[in-house]
Amino acid sequence: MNKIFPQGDGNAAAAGSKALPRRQGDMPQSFPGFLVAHCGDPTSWIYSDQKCDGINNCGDCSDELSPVTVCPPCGPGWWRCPSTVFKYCSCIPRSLCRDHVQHCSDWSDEYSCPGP
Ligand SMILES: [Ca+2]
Ligand SMILES: [Ca+2]
Repeated sequence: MNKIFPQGDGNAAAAGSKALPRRQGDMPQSFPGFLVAHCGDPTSWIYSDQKCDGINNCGDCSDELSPVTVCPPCGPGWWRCPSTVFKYCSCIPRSLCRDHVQHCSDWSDEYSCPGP
């Protein structure tokens, strides 16, 4: 039986994503196509499980916003805002609400969000 996933489960990809969230250029040809996704910038790519996880992995939020991906609205635990934090895109973790630090360009995380 052929082994499609030599690393086992997705742990290897998750560990790698922490070290280098955004890849440039050489998408590994050994990866099955469904494991990786291109960013809006075609020279950048991410692991598929980095789509719609709330984190700006592509650098231009194309992994969180259209047209590359269509993500569901912010889930529970997230606050929707036009975020100014590079790490996030259209949603921030509610743990960042009411922390006296502006994370939304409209300050809604500090004034509208009810808190974590
Ligand atoms: Ca992401
Ligand atoms: Ca905040």
